[in-house]
Amino acid sequence: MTQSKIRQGTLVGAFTTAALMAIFYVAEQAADLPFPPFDIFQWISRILPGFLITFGIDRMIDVIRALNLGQTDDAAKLAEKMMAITLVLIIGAALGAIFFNYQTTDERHRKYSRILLPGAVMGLLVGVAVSFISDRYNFTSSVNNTLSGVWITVVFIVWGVILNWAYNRLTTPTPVPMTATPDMPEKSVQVLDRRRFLLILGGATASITVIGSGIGAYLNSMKEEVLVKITGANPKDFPNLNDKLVPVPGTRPEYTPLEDHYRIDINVSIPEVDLDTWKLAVGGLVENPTEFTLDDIRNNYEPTYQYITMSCISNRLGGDLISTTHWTGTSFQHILNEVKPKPEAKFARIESVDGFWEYLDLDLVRNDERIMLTYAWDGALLEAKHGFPLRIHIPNRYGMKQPKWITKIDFVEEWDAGYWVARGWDKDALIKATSVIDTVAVHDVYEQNGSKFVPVGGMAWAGPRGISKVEVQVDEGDWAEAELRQPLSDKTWVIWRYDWPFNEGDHTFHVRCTEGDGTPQITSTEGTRPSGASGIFKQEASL
Ligand SMILES: Nc1nc2c(c(=O)[nH]1)N[C@H]1C(S)=C(S)[C@@H](COP(=O)(O)O)O[C@H]1N2
Ligand SMILES: [Mo]
Repeated sequence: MTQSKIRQGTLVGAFTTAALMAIFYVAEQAADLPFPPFDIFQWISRILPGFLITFGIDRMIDVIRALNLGQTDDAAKLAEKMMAITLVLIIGAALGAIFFNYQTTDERHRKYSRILLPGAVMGLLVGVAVSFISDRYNFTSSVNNTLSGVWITVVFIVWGVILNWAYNRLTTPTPVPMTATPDMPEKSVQVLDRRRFLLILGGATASITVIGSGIGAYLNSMKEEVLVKITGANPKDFPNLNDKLVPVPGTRPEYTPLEDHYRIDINVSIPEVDLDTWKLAVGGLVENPTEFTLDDIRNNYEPTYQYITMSCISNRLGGDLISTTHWTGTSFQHILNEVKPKPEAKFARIESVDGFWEYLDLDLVRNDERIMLTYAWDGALLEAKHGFPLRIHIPNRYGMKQPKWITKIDFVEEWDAGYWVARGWDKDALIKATSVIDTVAVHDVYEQNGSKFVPVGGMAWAGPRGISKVEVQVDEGDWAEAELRQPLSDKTWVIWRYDWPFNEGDHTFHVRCTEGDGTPQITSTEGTRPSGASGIFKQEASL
């Protein structure tokens, strides 16, 4: 009895939870209400210990690469969504099992079950708990938190009531005098009846799930983010248009199309900031605490325009978590002059909508006018996923030091670990020089002066430290210098090419680079954690 109860409870819990999520999804897409499974995932990913999160992310990237699932960031976000939904499904199934198992058959208590009270109470408790999680970890919904809480709680109460109703239906013998016959005794009729009920319930919940997901997906596909162009920025006025070096076919685009720019952050749903209420609050140890609107920042200070290559510290050698675009903002020094940090202020603590934070050394800000509060990319205000309305650029650091969706900057005396630093990553996160072969263009072989050449191409990058030399080695041969294309700026990757007079066969190509000041790149192979990947990139090709 108990076993079959648990089995039935698991089934009913899973069925009803799937339908529940579909309903949340439709409400999210139609009315901008929260989608609790993602909020729960965002909560869990913030409270789990850092090593577990990093381990999880590493294995996820392993799988994405092993199965060739496309762009790492897109595949990772999809995987996170699937994990979130699976997790909630498992919790729902477990709650169903627990509920079925602990319902008592004692007649005095059964009367409560008959009026569906235990289910309603369980739904209420779960709903309230989930509402609290959503309240803190949803950064996407525009509906006020009380209303969202009521909505979530009501839906969960309905879910609990249905669970309870299903329990009653499956455990109370239905009167079946008409159908029981000598060859079909009452007991088998009851079993058949239960099976039929489970089938009907399964069919109904599956229909809700499928139709709900369809409607949600359709509504989602109707949405389109409008890019708000800004004046003054001319991203496509590339400064190196006249450079004679033609990148080898198959080399990554020198300027990443905006839609292809990598995205990495701790959120499953993209945080949505409402400009009507958003302000940048700058305070702490300052003479003049100030709140800035986006217009203040855009209109009151000289804008700066910079082509920037940014990389995630988790980018593996040759990985796709690195991109180049055109950034517009204003120097952080302007803000410093406005708020006037007190002498004891040593760091800026930068905080974001999503609970992300980082520390920035004020001496660094004073000595580097390129540190920039950024509001536009590629000539338009930031897209939501890239940190609308405000993010920061800090040269020479990996992405993890550079918050998006900034809401608050506090000047403080003491340094502390930022979000990823607290989870075991490098506290400085300085960019490592790396070079990568994008292509050995075996289909673009050409002949010149009696020799056959294969063009080899890729990029090298050392952040704002620049690249002075790129060299290619084929098999065990000598390192030969590649040609460099003038980069978009002194902060972007450098596109290079090397035309090798080849002999037929299988070959191994290696690449290495030298920084602007002559420092050779690190050649020893290191993984991404804790300080970023390094090593000599290798590619095989048959000619
Ligand atoms: N608020 C916030 N800012 C953030 C993050 C985040 O999770 N939350 N992730 C950081 C990391 S790890 C990287 S690599 C960059 C990526 O910026 P992008 O997604 O616009 O490419 O954002 C950084 N800023
Ligand atoms: Mo990152």
